[in-house]
Amino acid sequence: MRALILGGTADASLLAAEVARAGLDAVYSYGGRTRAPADQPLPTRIGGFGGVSGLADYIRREAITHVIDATHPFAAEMSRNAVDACADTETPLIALERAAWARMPGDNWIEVANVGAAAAALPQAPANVFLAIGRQHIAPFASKPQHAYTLRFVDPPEVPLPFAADVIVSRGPFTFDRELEMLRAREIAWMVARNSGGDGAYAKIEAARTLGLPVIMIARPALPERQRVDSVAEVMQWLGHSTRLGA
Ligand code: 3Y8
Ligand code: NAP
Repeated sequence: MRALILGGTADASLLAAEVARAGLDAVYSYGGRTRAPADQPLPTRIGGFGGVSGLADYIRREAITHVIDATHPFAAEMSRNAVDACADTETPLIALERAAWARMPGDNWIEVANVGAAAAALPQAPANVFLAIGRQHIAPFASKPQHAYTLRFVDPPEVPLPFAADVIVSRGPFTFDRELEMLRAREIAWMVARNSGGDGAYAKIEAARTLGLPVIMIARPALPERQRVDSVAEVMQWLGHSTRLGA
């Protein structure tokens, strides 16, 4: 057995720790989006494979017998490539996918399908807006330059931004108190978020609820059907190694 973990999330790190503890033969893969990704207790590769064919070649060359897609729900291209490459190479694939956040009493959400619709959903009147959607997909907000934007990136921006904005550089996970303090200090009136699920980014949603802030919530992209679980234990069972309870 030799597993490939498509990682890059907190859940993938938890899985890597369990796989290493079980002494399984596995490789952890980052896409190479950040300058200094967290170290993993497994042999690690960084960067794209080169599309579906590149991933299929990697699977064959490295004698991978199991692929776990533990990427982020918005890492749609990677997930789609994994489905196709595993079909081409007849390699078992499972996705470790956290549940989407559900709207709770007190949440003031405007649910939209994509980042373009999120920009369209912002008001015309100038406001203080927090964009908690990273760096890669902020261009549509250049259509509403009247707002005072706060962005949050993992690394400092390397290219000029498509609109004036203040950038917080922080990789998370984030805490409720810090999120509340930041939203109040910046007098944020609107938040834009993606429905990432998981705990690592949820604190801002709770802080918005506390402050009664409207949150424009971007729905997840559609993904092809594949076996999905939402716990590390289920992945370990799938790999043929039930986790030792409490170990
Ligand atoms: C490179 C690995 C850990 C993992 C931390 C989780 C939690 C914090 C929430 C906000 C939202 C956002 C962003 C976010 C979260 C965790 C987790 C999660 C959102 C790292 C990581 C990599 C990335 C890539 C990065 C994206 C960006 C997205 C920032 C490591 C830290 C906004 C997603 O600058 C860039 O190019 C950043 C790109 C993809 C989305 C985007 O499009 O900009 N994640 N995030 C992975 C790789 O190279 O393969 O550097 O160690 C992982 C984490 N990001 O150790 O606890 O949910 O797992 N990451 C979103 O919309 O939710 C932050 O600010 O509130
Ligand atoms: P994406 O748009 O779905 O993927 C674009 C391309 O990046 C893929 O086709 C692949 O290139 C490469 N890639 C992505 N993830 C990879 C991985 N784990 N290992 C090797 N190559 C990878 O991906 P993304 O949304 O930019 O996410 C990139 C990474 O950040 C992923 O590891 C993801 O888990 C992590 N992350 C993303 C988000 C988010 O909001 N998207 C949030 C938290 C963490 P090739 O086609 O060349 O193989």
